[in-house]
Amino acid sequence: MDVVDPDTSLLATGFHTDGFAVVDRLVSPELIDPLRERFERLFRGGFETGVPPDEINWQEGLADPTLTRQICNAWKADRLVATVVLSARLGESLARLAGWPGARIIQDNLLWKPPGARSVGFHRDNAYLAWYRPQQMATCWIALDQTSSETGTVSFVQGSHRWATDGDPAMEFHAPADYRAPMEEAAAAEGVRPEIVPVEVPAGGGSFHHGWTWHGSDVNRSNVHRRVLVLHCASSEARFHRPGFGVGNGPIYSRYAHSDDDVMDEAHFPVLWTASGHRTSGLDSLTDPL
Ligand SMILES: O=C(O)CCC(=O)C(=O)O
Repeated sequence: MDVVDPDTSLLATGFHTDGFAVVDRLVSPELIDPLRERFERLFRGGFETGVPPDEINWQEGLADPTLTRQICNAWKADRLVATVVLSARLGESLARLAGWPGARIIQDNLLWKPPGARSVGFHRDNAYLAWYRPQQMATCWIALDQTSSETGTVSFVQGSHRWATDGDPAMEFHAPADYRAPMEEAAAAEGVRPEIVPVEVPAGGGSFHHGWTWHGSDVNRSNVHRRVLVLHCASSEARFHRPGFGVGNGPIYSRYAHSDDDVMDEAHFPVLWTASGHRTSGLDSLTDPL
């Protein structure tokens, strides 16, 4: 079992030119079924470590079955999820692509779009992050099922990480009436016709994307499930930014701020890798040795 070491020098051109890069393999095939089992357990409310995730936006039997299921920071609840999203290799890849001295996890994301489930609205990740500086995120998206346009895979808008970053239109993540509308508004303001590229990969493949790249996903029109495990990182040097605490997902994550400094505590935002050799101590005890 392993997380594959992506060759970031090959991915860098796509990441910087297009705002994303697609990879055929990020995790080895033996991990896929065990991770799917963890999805089942987590969405039923089963938390292996006893610690709940930071955001539980869908639970079996309680939530709208037509929504895309979402849990954030399941690494706190499940050791196998932690094994993947706290990986030093993925942290290093994201830091190298983003040009940071290192990477810390801000959030993982478990997304599960069953047949018929509705869209995820187009958005840009950095727009939710006024609560820390530098206001930057880079993301690794790992498919646990083969993906296609039919299954409502994620789609990226080519080059949109270079569009203006001020004045984004309002964005809605879960099943908005028109999932492309805010991105199309931004494209019109930019004076461009958006080139939308779906990520079509085998299970275990995925993508890396820049925090300002517009992305979203359509309804799952197929009869197969579409599950992904997402790792969102910031620079290892990121610090809290109090004026943004009430904005985006600041109200959720600013609860971890200390009262007397702007340090992002490594207990909640662990450092996965730095070029100078730092990794938050004790991370390996949170993961599953398999
Ligand atoms: O998979 C999706 O539908 C959306 C994923 C996403 O928003 C992300 O990885 O940042």
